[in-house]
Amino acid sequence: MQEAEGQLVVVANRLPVEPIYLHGDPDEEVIGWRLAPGGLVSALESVLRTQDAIWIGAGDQLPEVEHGSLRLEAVAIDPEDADDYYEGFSNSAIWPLYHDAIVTPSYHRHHYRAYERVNRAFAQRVAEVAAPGATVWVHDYQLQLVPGMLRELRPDVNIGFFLHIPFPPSALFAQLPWRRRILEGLLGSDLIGFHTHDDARAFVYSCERFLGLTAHEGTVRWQGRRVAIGAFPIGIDAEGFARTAGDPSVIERAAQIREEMGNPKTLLLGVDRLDYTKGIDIRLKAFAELLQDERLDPASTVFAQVAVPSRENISQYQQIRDEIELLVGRFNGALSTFGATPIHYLRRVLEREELIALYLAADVMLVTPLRDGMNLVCKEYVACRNDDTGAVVLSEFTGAARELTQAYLVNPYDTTGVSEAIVQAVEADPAELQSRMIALRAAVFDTDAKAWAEEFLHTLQTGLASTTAAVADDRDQAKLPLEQLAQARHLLVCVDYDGTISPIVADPQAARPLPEAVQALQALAALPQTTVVVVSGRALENLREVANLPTDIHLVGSHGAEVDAPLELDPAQQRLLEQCTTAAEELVAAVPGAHIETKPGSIAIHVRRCEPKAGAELIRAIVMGPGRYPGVLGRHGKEVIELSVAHAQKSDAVRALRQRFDASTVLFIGDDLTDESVFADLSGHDVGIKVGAGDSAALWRVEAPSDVALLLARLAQERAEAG
Ligand code: ADQ
Repeated sequence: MQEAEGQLVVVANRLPVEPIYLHGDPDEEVIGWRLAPGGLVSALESVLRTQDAIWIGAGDQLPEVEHGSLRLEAVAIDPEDADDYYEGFSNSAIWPLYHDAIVTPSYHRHHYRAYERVNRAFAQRVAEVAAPGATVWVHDYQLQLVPGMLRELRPDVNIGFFLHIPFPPSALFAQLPWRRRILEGLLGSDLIGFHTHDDARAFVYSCERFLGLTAHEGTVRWQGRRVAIGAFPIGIDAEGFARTAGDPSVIERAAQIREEMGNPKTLLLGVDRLDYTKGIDIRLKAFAELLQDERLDPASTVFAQVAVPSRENISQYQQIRDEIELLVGRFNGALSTFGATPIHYLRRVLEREELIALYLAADVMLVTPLRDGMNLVCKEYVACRNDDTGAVVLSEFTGAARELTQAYLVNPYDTTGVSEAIVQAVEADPAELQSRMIALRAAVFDTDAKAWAEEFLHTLQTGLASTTAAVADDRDQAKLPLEQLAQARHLLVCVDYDGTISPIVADPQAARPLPEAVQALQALAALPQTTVVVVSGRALENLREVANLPTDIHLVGSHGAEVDAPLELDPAQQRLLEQCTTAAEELVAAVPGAHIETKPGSIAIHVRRCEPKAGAELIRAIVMGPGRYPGVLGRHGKEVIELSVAHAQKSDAVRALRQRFDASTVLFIGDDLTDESVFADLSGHDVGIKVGAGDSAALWRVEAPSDVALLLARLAQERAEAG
């Protein structure tokens, strides 16, 4: 037996190894094995190296791989079951069903039975090798029954499950003849993780619908236990990709690739497993249409598509491969000239360096899946763009679209929309591309692979889901007294700007409101006895310029110091502000990435783009320095500290607005610490809603600006109907 403390057992269909061939030639014999780079391995790298860890995967023989204290264990799969388990149930029933049934799933009892037997073999192997009290992390759709089976064999271990693909809506999941067994299998876990909140919610709905469970704050009770359910969006080894992308030989190779493709003005790129979910055909059609319509020039534009052959024994995979190859041939036949071939198609696996060189070479990355749990390719591309150039056209139906909101987001079912987005990306002004890329990089580096694994394991081991991971319960929103708000005599709707109706981006000047939120606010403002105000910490002028909102929405800037009119400081305040600015400038100059924003009554020191430790130290130095000048008020926000000499609080402004419009009820929505003064000040029928994680005096909570937009739209509709 292993030591009881801290053992981690990773369970996945595959072992994290790849063959080493004689002379590095795949046609030669296998002479050994090495740890396969990428994906899960890089996410778990640090844990696997230092902790007592076992990785259990399918295999006949046990490859010898040296990797710190990691031990590999193989589960032998009965050859009679192998195809039915893998190509049958896993990839012909679950995979298509979970990807919106893009191709029709096929359900066969003998496939399911094989799946059950293989899952049992995995569970038994884990039960044999796991130390008492070990943490067992089961991965993906091939092993959904393992948690339940393992729980029966080994109730002492802590079981986590992560699904790497989407979870389908309950109306689709309903098709699965073994739907209850799958849910029960998954519920053997202590924690079930998905890439997005939508997937997590879909799972909860299916548990309610098919097992009659009720969820509360992201957990369900099952057989006397609490099962936590949450969203843990996976990341990549962003630093690793960026490092390789900075290697001079890789940079040189990127230039060479462009040259080999005839030095096009624009190089578009697609990189995928050859799978019908990835929408390779869609981007080919959109691209060909653009050339045919002469919106892109075939002489100077090249589209390179690299596709790794995948699951080639399954007929739908052969079909999509043939379809793609037919399209490439047809389009190239029609659009090529001697010396210029618009589509370069490579069906093969690329070495990591070559792939990164290709990412570096490409001006626009096309990622158009019809459905994808996350999609790592777009994150890899972004991580490689060290000079902040390049663009991503990204399908809304990927998990990544939830984080990479500054990509050119497209509906892959709308070929015209995809074409338009490609043109937009190709023709965009370099400054726009740069500000988008800075925001994309912030998102990719923020939650990297290591952070993802740590967050999941921490939640599993402590039983504490952080608020960001917990599923926001839709019923919490249902409990929101929308009806009451809809019927209020005079409703004052106040919303914060950044992080509330506008997603947080790295460059504050690039923060735009969500069009749906603007629409909803405008609809509210058009209703009688309804006043709409955006209350921001930004200077009024800046808010006006950046948000560009319709005039019937009132604006309040500088945390309430500027209500409709710019602020005027008296001479003493003016002097104090200058002193603060001089002191802060000196401190900021020493910290790369930090910058000062000047506002009419304050300065804000932003550390969002600093190395985290240096940023935290700078904030401390500001608080201890100019922050202590008499008459200066320090205000902490998200990665920002603001020093103000005009001491307005948002609550003062909301109070004044309430009086001015004789409002009977206030709805206030905000995400930042500076919004707390308002939440604390609300009373009676007022409603305060906090956006995102963190302690708050607000009684209600939503997760993201997109939820705010939805909620405001619902309110506008109900209030219009209440008339
Ligand atoms: P996949 O469906 O495999 O993963 P994706 O997330 O894009 O999709 O990962 C593909 C990986 O393969 C990337 O790391 C990419 O670099 C690599 N790759 C692709 N083409 C290649 C080529 N020609 N040569 C070399 N490498 C290539 C599943 C889910 C996703 C989810 C991941 C992780 O379907 O939604 O993001 O798991 O959870």
